[in-house]
Amino acid sequence: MNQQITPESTGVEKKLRILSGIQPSGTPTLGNYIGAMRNWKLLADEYDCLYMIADLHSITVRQDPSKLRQQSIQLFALLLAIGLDPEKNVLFFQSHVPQHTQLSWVLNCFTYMGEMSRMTQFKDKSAKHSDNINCGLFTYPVLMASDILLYQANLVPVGADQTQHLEICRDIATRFNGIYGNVFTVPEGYYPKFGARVMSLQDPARKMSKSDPDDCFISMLDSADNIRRKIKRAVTDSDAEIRFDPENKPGVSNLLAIQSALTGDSLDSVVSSYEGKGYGVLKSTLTDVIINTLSPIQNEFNRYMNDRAYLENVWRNGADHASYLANKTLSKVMKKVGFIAK
Ligand code: ATP
Ligand code: LTN
Repeated sequence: MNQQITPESTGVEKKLRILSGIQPSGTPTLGNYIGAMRNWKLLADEYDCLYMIADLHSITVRQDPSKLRQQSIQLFALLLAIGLDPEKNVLFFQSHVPQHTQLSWVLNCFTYMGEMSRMTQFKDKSAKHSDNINCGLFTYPVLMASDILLYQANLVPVGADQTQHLEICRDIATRFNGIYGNVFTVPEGYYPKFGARVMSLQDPARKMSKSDPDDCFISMLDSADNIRRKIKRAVTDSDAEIRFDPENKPGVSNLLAIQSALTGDSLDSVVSSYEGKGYGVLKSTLTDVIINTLSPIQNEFNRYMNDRAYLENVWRNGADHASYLANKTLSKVMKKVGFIAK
């Protein structure tokens, strides 16, 4: 990870603040886990962290309400299951904190159509959902900027697919500060060195995504049998050599990268462990690595899902805490743009 910014390196006592989010648009995948969620856990002690379920963002694509509810609760339980301690981290639902949408309106007025239309996620999702190219999908990055800027976050741990959104957030903050003085902290992206872009098992030219067909991804809640089946069917190639070569061997390289990210072993050592061996061995070893990673998380997940009262208590406290922090920034913004105080 790019760790040039640390609380120590700034010489200040106060911990730096982190904010990140994940959409409840499906069950999180191994890509979400490697690219984002597990880093959230690693950062929890060193930073002042807020992690949210980006439910407002998820309706930029049509969602079934009962599925959305179920996925949202499951995702919240998964945040706890990966080890995020609600005493140390603020865990909340974006829709419980109305300041996100309030700031988003203001920032929409400081963002240009041209900037939004260049976003690759907008282009990808418009192509995927050509029957529903809505205004929310277009201004998605402005809401994301609001999420981040409301909390004066210094760092935003995300996968590499979010780089463009982070850049636009920085541009909006800088533009606003340029007009009104120092209102927002300009945040930095925080990307993992390995696994920032886990690819689809069926089409390794595209990122693994939880809203794609089931065979394309490993979900964090997949059973051992499902994991075995999906890895067995993962696309490789017709030459049998195991080497890391994303351009010519994207499927095999993706499997090697996943193993390296999950075990912490370097890519070189993963590759050399397969010398003289075939794709069958690679796939069965990787299957075991994935199952060993996910099964303890799944056990914890089941425990939290059986305690709804506890979950509710955590998300209510999270919303109160987040709202308190968000209000400070929002009031300042309202005043700066010239709205009358109540
Ligand atoms: P959707 O397919 O519904 O758009 P998604 O799977 O892309 O969702 P998000 O909720 O948009 O997931 O992203 C949550 C976090 O996971 C983000 O930080 C994102 O960068 C990261 N992430 C998503 N997919 C991958 C991937 N394939 N590899 C690494 N990181 C990823
Ligand atoms: N767009 C993000 C999810 C997200 C997010 C955020 C991430 C919504 N708001 C704020 C970091 C900070 C994505 O990962 N696809």
